[in-house]
Amino acid sequence: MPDKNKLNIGIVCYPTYGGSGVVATELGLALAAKGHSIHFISYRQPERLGPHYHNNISVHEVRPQNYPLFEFPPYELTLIGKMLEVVKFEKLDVLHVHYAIPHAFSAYNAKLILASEGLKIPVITTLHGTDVTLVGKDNSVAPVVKYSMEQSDYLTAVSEFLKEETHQFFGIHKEIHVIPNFIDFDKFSKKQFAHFKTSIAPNDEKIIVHVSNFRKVKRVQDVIKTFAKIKAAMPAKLLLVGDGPERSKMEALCRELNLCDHIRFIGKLSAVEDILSIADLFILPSETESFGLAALEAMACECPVISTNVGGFPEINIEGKTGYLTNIGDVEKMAEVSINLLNNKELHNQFRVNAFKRAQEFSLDKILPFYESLYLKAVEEIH
Ligand code: GMT
Repeated sequence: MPDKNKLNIGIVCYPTYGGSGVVATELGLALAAKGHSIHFISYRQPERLGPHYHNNISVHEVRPQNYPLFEFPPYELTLIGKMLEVVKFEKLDVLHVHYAIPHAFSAYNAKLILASEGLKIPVITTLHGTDVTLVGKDNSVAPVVKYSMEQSDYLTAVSEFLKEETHQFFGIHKEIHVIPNFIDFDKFSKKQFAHFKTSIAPNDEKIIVHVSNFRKVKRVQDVIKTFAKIKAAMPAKLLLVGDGPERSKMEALCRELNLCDHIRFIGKLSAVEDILSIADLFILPSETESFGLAALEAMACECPVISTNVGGFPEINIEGKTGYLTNIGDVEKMAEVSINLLNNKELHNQFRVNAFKRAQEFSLDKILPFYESLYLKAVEEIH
């Protein structure tokens, strides 16, 4: 049996700047800091790892072959190959894959191939959101996603909502362990950035922030329309952090509404906590959101949240305490509650305190043991 305090853990994830990539990277960093050896397997170095060397962490890049025949290079196969290599030569104890597509499928196949060579490796799959609620539901992949989830040794989901949605849509009977996303408070605590705030809002304007990957599902247009109403009621600035397919349209909408002087598109930013530290209000009006880590990160920086009342939002954002939850697309309501809150200093301060306290319930030290005990269970069962 491996030493339970020094497991060799393979973390398979997307390297991207948001969502599951961030959770997987922060998890790996925290595990490495506790003495475990972490091997990230991804098509690029995960963004959140940053430029510095980390003890106990290595990155293994997956580079699919190009060949004139391939219009679509076979990523899943190369990923399986990389998993085999890393499991064997780095002597992994467990493979933890984030986002089911295609990671759960590749991990299951790697497990089968390794078993044919007499090697055992448990696979844990963490479902994050669109792998179930959007992409995974497509007929072209749904049976494969269902099968690979069922074959994982353990299945976790980041919210009760996602667990229910997975059971309902895929009709799987396998137990799903809910392990919510978490905050590393060493990173996400409000910084004292008075000078920075003054440079962005020299006339003491209220600062509204939105962070996302600018996909349709995020409904960034609702942020801008809500902001237009807030701006009509008080001096305010809107900071939009992130980038993605909807960005050009959103820039056009700002021009159309004649708001360009009051809205800044910052683009992708690794240290989102810098912006969240000067925020008065965070708006995330998504059509669906399995958890809403971006909202929780805002709350960790003492910023109240206006979200929709869908998906996992009600599990983190408490109506009338840490923010407000509105119907999808109800820009009138979003603006009304925002203006009321921003106009009431005492209430706003109370919401700031509540948001911070709520976020503390999701602190890294509370959540990490759930993953560690699952790894141990999986490792013990296979030996
Ligand atoms: O949709 C995204 O923003 C990315 C996506 C992912 O899996 O990469 O994010 C999902 O996972 C996050 C981390 O668990 C959750 O906080 C997001 O709510 C979830 N996104 C959606 O459900 C739309």
